[in-house]
Amino acid sequence: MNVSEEDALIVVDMQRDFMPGGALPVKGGDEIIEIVNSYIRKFKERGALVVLTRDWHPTDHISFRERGGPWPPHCIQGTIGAEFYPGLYVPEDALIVSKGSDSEREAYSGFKGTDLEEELRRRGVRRIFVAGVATDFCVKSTVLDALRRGFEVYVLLDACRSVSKEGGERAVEEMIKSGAKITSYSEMFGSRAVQNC
Ligand code: VGL
Ligand code: ZN
Repeated sequence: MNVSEEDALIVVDMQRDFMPGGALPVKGGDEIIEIVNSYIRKFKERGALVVLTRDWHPTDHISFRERGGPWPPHCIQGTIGAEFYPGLYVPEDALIVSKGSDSEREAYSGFKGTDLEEELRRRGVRRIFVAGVATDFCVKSTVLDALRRGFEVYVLLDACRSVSKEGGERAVEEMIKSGAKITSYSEMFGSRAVQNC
């Protein structure tokens, strides 16, 4: 596949709290670091924009259990748990998008309450490729929002992990039904991902 300046890679929420040992671990989240890094290198090489989203909550966020939400506190702004996972390749010119910063609003999608759409349009991006965690929450939500906004969207399933297996499968169905396409590293670049950064 011809990756160019009109493409963007969106890496969703590869933060310590979503990895094993974190506050809200996604099983196998750490296993995708290598392939996520390989995608980042390829997209950068070809002049595409690399976007990294991060969950970036205040201490009293509405999604936390003590406020009646479904989650334990996680990704609190400025804490170690909110940092990008060690070993994640964060290019200097990557666009970092923080979401969920409003105490009163949940924001699974990288588009919600952020300037992501504006930035993508300003740079002439038409296709986006999405990787990261969790397939059944923030990846899905970001993908569906991108489709609604008219972008062509590919989900990089070999570089995604879900909170639950069933949730992940349902999310994939829903994304496909909504118009997303699925691809993989070998399909895009014709070779296996290798670690050499
Ligand atoms: C997420 C649960 C709560 C995610 C964020 O990144 O998928 N999941 N906040
Ligand atoms: Zn969150």
